[in-house]
Amino acid sequence: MAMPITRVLIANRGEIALRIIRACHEEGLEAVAVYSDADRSAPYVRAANAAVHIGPPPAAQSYLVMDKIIAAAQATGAQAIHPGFGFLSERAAFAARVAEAGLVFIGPPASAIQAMGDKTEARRRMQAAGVPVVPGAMAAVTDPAEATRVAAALGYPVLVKAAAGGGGKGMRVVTRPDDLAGALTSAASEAQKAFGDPAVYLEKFIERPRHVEIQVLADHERTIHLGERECSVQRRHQKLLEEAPSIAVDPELRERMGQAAVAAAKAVGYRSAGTCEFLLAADGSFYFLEMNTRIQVEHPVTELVYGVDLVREQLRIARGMPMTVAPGPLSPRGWAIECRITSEDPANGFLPSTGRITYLKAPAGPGIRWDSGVETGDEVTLFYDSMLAKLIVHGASRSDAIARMERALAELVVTGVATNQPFHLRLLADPDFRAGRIDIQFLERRPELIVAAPDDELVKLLAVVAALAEEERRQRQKPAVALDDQVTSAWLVRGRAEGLR
Ligand code: MV4
Repeated sequence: MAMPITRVLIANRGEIALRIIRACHEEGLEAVAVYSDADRSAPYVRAANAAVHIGPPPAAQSYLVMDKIIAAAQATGAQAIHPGFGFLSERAAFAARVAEAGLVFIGPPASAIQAMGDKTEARRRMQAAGVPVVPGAMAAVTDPAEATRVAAALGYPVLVKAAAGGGGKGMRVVTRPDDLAGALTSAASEAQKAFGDPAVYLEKFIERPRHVEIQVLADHERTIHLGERECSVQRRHQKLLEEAPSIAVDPELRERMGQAAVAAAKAVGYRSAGTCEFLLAADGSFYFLEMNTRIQVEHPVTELVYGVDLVREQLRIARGMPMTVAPGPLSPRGWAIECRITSEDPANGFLPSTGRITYLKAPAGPGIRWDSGVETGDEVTLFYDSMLAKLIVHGASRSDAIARMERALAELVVTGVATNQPFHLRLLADPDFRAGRIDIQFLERRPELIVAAPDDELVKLLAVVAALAEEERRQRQKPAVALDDQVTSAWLVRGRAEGLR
């Protein structure tokens, strides 16, 4: 390596920027933040050793401008750039530009990002590497007559997918031949709009699968997997809750999926942390979907059950050091669940809710991790995505983790902006969720979990009263008298709310 790494620029914001800054400090590295006008006083900016202003709030004029990010690294003497997730994290051109500037990109080689970015190319390479992919075409289709032949051979239903795809854009389920030509046209035009590339192809449509992904870690010597995450609880391609392990994966399946993910990573010369997404069908068959060539939002659940700090490993690998994970068999310990806390209002069609966070009280206690980018007084705007924080719990079993998450969510207080906290409480109480009967269509079948319940506001109000009572006790340094001693947890209060109905 040209220059040893002592200082890392984090090309991101919010909770993931803070998460990475903390890992840098634990590794003895200095951290440089970048910030837009909207993030001037954000917690991650204060946590960094230095911070560089990169422009106005819109990401297109700040966090997405490669020149500004690279210039900020050079101006502050950073030798490496961690992209986090979103923004520039999966732009092969950015990874290449960083390298050309003589800096280290903390992630995979640009060639691996490139190879996994084109979905049809990735499918071909994965199939060649022996990784199971969904049956379907290996190249883009344009001619409707040819598409009709391919679809007949696959059997309906089929799925029209964008070659440049991701996130479900440019996707159409087709159940009968008559609908195929129209689906090709509309998917292609959506793909053109979303990705600037109208190419589409066909796959067999897998009905009611789970979304299970495998964490991969590769250093200069070894490529290993750290088991699966269950990500089926999603709405419109936005994950809301993730778990590790998956209730649907036993040690034998874990090893087969893990080996498939390792083969996928090796096939593209992968290094750093990455994730292979699979569809897991009800019959236990699994199919590679795509590889996310970045650290993911939900990485903490894997960290908790495998006892590994994935960002630390990324930093080590970027420095040319070996991963700390010892060779030999690994298995998950206990159960971890993550709830994404978003400023979205379930009472208002999950539309983003903006405003000032007038009060924030994070849950605490054993087995609880609160990865947040905001604090009391912060402004929530529409410039960035709506995830405020991740609440992650670890317990001995799935039911212990669920109980712990329910307790933690009941303790969480956010006022000033609406959040999806009531949704999470309803989900965790649901008998199907508790039994692990989930797949990617679960929330579509259960709209009542999404829609606000009549007592959401009452429960929240009582939780706020409980938190304020506690705050008052703490500030006065004497036992509470006014708001009796029983009002100590929102959970107790929730019981009262139920009693009131
Ligand atoms: C599929 C599928 C069913 N069958 N492919 C959605 C986004 C893209 N990453 C792949 N996606 C899917 N591909 C076949 N052949 C169902 C989905 C899908 C999905 C996958 C993962 C997580 C959430 C999803 C929600 C809807 C559809």
